[in-house]
Amino acid sequence: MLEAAKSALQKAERPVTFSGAGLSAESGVPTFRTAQSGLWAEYDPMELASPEGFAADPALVVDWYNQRRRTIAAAQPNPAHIAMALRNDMVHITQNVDDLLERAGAGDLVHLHGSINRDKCSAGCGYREIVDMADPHSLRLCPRCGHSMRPDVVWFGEQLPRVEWLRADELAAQADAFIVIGTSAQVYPAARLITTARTAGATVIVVNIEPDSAPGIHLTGPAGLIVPQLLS
Ligand code: BJW
Repeated sequence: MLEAAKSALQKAERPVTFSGAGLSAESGVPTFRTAQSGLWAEYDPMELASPEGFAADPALVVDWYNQRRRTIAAAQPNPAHIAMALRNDMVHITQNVDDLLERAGAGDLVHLHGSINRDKCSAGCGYREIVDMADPHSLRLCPRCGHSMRPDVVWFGEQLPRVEWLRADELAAQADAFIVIGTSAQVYPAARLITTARTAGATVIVVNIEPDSAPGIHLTGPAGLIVPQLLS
């Protein structure tokens, strides 16, 4: 399977990667659907990552993001991030809100679900700020309009950023190899990119620790091991 995938990639002129939380798992960043531990075990990430969750208890949601920010600040890119960053012939579409691909040196990167290292005004006045990931502020007010600040990420029920979504959709439609790394592909519209690429004729290569029965070439195993072999 690895040889078949490498051979498809060698012929590809427009290879694209599409990644999810499994890419950063070996850096010590828990996946979205990993059971939470410690103080956060009783909370459901699907509820925390929503406008409704923020409206109900904004300080709690910001504390949850701050705990994740500290984890990401302490994490390092793993061999999969580094192998991807070395392929400057590829565009990388990611659902991840962490900055590990940037820190690995990836150039052309599309963040579909925003970035956890920024805050924005929750009322939409447009004010944004870079966050100190190692020592983030607790809940505070927008200095421009006085409403609460929130992480600059895409929550359930919110639209994806338009420019990034349109670019990702076009990249998927034009890709001849589409490498899907460490995502459960349960969240839409991002997961639709896989169908878009497949329908347009791309070879879909899936790297995941869990086996999958969807059409494509499946490389079952940890991204940190498989991706460097695939992309070298
Ligand atoms: C490894 C590994 C290792 C582990 N190596 N692999 C159509 C159908 C059904 C529902 C919808 C639909 N269209 C829209 C919806 C609703 C909703 C949705 O999709 N719900 C589903 C849950 C059903 N979508 C939305 O609301 C989206 N907005 C939208 O559609 O706007 C239009 C609209 C507006 C108003 C009304 C209706 C429509 C927005 C979605 C935003 C998602 N945001 C999050 C949170 C970001 C901020 C944060 O991080 O807190 O994004 S949710 C979360 O899921 C996060 C992730 O980016 C995303 C994807 O998760 P991912 O990356 O796949 O992680 P996991 O944990 O699920 O999977 C990890 C995988 O890795 C697993 O497969 C493991 O096996 C694997 N793995 N270790 C390789 N070492």
